[in-house]
Amino acid sequence: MPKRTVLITGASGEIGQALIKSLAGDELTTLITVDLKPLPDELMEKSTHFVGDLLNKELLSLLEEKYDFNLIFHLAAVLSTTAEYNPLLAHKVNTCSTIDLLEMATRQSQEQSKPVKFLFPSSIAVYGLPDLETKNQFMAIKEHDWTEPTTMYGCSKLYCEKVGIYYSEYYQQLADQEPIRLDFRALRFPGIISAFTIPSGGTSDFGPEMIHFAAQGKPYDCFVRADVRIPFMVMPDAVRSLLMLANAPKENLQTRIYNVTSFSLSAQDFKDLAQNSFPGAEINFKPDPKRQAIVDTWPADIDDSAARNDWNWKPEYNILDACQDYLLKNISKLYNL
Ligand code: AKB
Repeated sequence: MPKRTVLITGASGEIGQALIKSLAGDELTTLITVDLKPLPDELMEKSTHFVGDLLNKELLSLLEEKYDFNLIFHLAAVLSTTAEYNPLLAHKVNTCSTIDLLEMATRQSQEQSKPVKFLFPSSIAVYGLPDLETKNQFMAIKEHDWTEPTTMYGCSKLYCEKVGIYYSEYYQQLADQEPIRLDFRALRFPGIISAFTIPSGGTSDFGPEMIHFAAQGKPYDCFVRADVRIPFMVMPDAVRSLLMLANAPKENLQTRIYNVTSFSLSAQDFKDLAQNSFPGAEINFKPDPKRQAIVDTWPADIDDSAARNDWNWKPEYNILDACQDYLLKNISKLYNL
């Protein structure tokens, strides 16, 4: 097997850290990582890490000169809640850095005479259901339904999906000769729950926050109503889905954008789960009407049958396994319970 050079942006974030752990053991992979922050100590040895801003053109030029990337996981993003406080920054980080990387990957595809694979985590935030009645009526929604985002984060993810397709299928479409283009693939992730890290800046954070607070014996005020339901998956499945899509033969892919999910839970389900697992956990519902309004536009469930059909996607963890075999075991270790 030939060696490959893999770039992970947003590497110090939740998905980035988990992806590094999963790729680091592979002898055929040279791992290059970038983030505004350093990696945690235990990951320092696992990659060549650059601390810096992707919007800094000098940093990108340096990476482009130094390495020939075969696979890029572009994870860096400003998440949905933070993006609402600073939409212009979110636009720059989420879309401008993506365009710059797509341009770099295009040049490298042409230099290497083969498509660089570009894996992009999109989100259920690209959906926008107009009201609760519609949300309750359309339960598991498909990739082309209701793509009417109401957040800057959702808008930027949807735009990046579109330009990813553009760079893969239509870039230099008027040139005399068909150019070699990159190979863009995106996953629309639900809320992601990690046993090892706590999310920040997202609006699906109420689920994982509730469990981590309960495990630490800290009271938690949940910022959405008890009946709010959105889809979730645990981190090992999120990383597995990224790697599965990266490895899927191109001829099997009917689309470049795939929903993936594991289970849907309401905020009340999370409370029950947290209190059953950590008796005495103090959880109160104190909905913040504005963050609540964002989650109300996100679907209660998504249909991931395209991923199941095209590249055999299937989550390893259903809700029971997720709790027993992954979350509770590891969270208890994390907090020395
Ligand atoms: C967020 O809440 O912003 C993210 C997401 C659902 O993409 N976790």
